[in-house]
Amino acid sequence: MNTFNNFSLKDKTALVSGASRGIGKAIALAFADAGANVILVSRSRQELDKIAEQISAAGQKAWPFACDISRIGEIHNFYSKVVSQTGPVDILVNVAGTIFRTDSIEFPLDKWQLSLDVNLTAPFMFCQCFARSCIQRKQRGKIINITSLLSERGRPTIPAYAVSKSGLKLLTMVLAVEWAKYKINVNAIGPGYIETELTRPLMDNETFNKWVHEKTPMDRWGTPNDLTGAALFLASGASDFITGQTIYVDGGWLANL
Ligand code: GCO
Repeated sequence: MNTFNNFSLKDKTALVSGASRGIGKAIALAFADAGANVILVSRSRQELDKIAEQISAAGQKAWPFACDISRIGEIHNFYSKVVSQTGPVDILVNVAGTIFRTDSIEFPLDKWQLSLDVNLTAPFMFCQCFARSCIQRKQRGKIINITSLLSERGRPTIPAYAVSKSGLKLLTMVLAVEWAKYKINVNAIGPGYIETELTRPLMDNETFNKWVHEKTPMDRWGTPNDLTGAALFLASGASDFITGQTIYVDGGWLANL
C-alpha cells in the first residue's frame, strides 16, 4: 500500500519565535511530536529551558535562545549565531507579537513604533535571514506567519496591532510571489480569539467575553492547540503547492455576518 506520510517533519529543523508560551509553545511542541528538531526563541530563557527539556525527553533536539526581537537591527546577527550552533533551518514560524490597547486618539508614538517593529519588521527580518540561507543552500523552505482577525477587520483601540497584522498578511503574499521560484512557501495562520496571556484581559472582561462567544459560531474561545493542525500542514510536504495563503482558525468568525 502507498503510505501517505507527507505530514511528517522528521529530520527537519524548525525555528519558532514566541515559543515560551501560548501559540508559539503549542506549535513548537506539536512540531517536535511530528519529528522536528526545534529552535525555541523568546525574550527570556527561563520558560524555554523547560520546554527544551520536555522536547529532549521525548527524543528530539531542542535549542533555547533568548532574543529581544524588538531590537530589529540585531536580528541578522542573532540568526547567524543561531544557525552556526544548530545547523540550517527548514521551517520558520513567526509567532512572537505584542499588543497595546489604547484609544487611537491618544495612542502613543513609541507604542505604535514598537508594535510595528515586533509584529511586522522583526518577522520580515527573520524571513530575510531564512530565505537567504535557503537560496544559498538551494534548499526548499516553509515560512508560517501568525497574523490575526485584525488583518481583515478593525476594532477600536488597537490601531498599531491591526496595521501590523494586516501588513504581515500582505508581506506573506509579497514574499510568496517573490520566493516561489526558490521553492520557499510563505503562508499565514490567522487565529480567532484564542486563550493566551495576550487575550487574558479580554476574557476577564464580561462584555468582551460575551461578544466573542456571540461572534464565534463555534461559541467558544480557541486554545493554542487549535492552531497546531494548520501549522503542521503548512510546515509539511502536504502543502507544497500552497503559498501566499492565510488559513483562519477562528471557529467561523470571519464567515459570520
Ligand atoms: C484584541 C485581541 C486580538 C486577538 C487576535 C484576534 O485586542 O482584539 O487581542 O487582537 O489577539 O489577534 O485574531
